[in-house]
Amino acid sequence: MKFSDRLVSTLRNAQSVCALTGAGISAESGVPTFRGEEGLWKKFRPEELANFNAFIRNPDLVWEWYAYRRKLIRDVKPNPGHFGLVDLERCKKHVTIVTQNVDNLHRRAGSENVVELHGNIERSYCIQCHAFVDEPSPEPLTSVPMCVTCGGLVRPDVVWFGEMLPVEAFSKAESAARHCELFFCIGTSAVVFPAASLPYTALDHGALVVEINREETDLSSRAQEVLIGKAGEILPDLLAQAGIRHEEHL
Ligand code: BV8
Repeated sequence: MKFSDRLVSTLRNAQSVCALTGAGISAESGVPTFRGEEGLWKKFRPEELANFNAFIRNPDLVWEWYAYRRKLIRDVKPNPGHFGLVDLERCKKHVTIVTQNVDNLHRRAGSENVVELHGNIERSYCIQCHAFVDEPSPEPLTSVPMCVTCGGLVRPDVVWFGEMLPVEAFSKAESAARHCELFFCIGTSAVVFPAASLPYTALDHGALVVEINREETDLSSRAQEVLIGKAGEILPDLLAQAGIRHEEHL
């Protein structure tokens, strides 16, 4: 793909970069997206499962759904899209990866400065005493475990619809969006708020906003550069054209 001189020179010279990622960056690893054809939401409606009331109504159903996703995520590996952001982080002063994904793949790829806006499916905690709970057995549990300390229900450490985002995480994300010279919006339909407000914060603070997605989204009309295609193909290509060294990732 031919990239504009503006994009390549901005990427080459920028020292502060922020990347907002969504399910699309993990699609090439085999993790289903939410709204895509094979999307998770096709089979289950988010409000049915990804919210607190649904959990209280039927904790086993919601726990089983997260156990199914946890197993799926453990069986996949990060892809060149994730590794491209690791290469970027290793050659720029300030790179912040702000992810909506709960799949832990940025960390597994080697990214360090990762802000998990919606939590992490690998962590669980008791809704009563808030103690963090390691998964009791290697085999994913199909029914909700109880807290060994207080007997409370154990839930995944993810942000459900209607729940506030972790304050520290969102303020770090907002600060990165306000201070970056270059803001990537990768593999997200940009419909879930307040995460979807971040590209507009970056725009309002003078950053060059670059969208990478297989299709146009609500953001495309406002982004200065819209790169249509797979993140795992476009990112390594763009980084190479900007002279950013690619390291072998095991
Ligand atoms: C809250 C964790 C405050 C759990 C998730 C303002 C306007 C309207 C609504 C609201 C608003 N403010 C708040 C709301 C309500 C709600 C919301 O935004 N609803 C939406 C649906 C309209 N927001 C909330 O509830 C948030 N909390 O506001 O609290 C509050 C509190 C109390 C009272 C009042 C207010 C909490 C939101 C977080 C919910 N948790 N996940 C879990 O994972 O189970 S959201 C979940 O869905 C993901 O984390 C992600 O954020 C979202 C899915 O979006 P994407 O990741 O973008 O995935 P999607 O499938 O949609 O798109 C994939 C894209 O990738 C596509 O565009 C596709 O083309 C592209 N793609 C595919 N393959 C590739 C690719 N691109 C590149 N390469 C490829 N290979």
